[in-house]
Amino acid sequence: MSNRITTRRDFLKSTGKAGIAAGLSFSAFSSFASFPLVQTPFEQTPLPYAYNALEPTIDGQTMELHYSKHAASYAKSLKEAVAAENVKTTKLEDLLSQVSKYSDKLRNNAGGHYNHELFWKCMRPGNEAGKPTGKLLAAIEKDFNSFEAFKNQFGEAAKSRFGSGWAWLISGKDRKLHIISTPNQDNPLMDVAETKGFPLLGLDVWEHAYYLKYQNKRPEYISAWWNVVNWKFIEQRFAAL
Ligand code: MN3
Repeated sequence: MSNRITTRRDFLKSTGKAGIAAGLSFSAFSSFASFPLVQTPFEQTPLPYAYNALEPTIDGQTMELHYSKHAASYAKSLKEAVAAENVKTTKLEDLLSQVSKYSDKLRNNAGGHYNHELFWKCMRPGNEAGKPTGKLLAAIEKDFNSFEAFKNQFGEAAKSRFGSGWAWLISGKDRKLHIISTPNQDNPLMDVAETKGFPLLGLDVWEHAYYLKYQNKRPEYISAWWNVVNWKFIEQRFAAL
């Protein structure tokens, strides 16, 4: 653990933010906004691949509707709510950490925008199940016994989320990895989250994410999804903590 603290402080000093570092509580997850790697702009960023790049796991029509309609709408409504509610912070991660002060519109759309920006990056073309390596794999094996056990537990969280929501792999305040799920567009950075932490990997289990291809078969979507998970990206997030 001490290595990680040192890494963070050194990083903050090197970017001229030692003053912020000095005031940091180690459990203050809003501080993750200080890391360029995990800063999420309020604008929708370009999809990092073509709409049909994740076929056959996720069909092109679903991706197009998901990115250009659903996610675009969260970004647009977030901007409206930010203007209407006089939000001062320019860091989305900071806003999420104090989201209980704002309206349901802001909560839903700040979460919706953040979650989707992360979700696109958690995937990559290839349709071949990969596996984490190095420190992330070691941490998964330590906290879940094995990579297979982790996948099973994550899949259960995603399957059993009633209605719409997300399944997450997070780094918790105890610095261990945990699997959680959140309802609607909530996420573990929010002050209202039952279990808070830093999201490493997120899976959208709203029907709009899979219904055209998988209909009511959410478990099939979940098990196919491992084929497009971008473990290199998840490893980078983990290394930044
Ligand atoms: Mn979605």
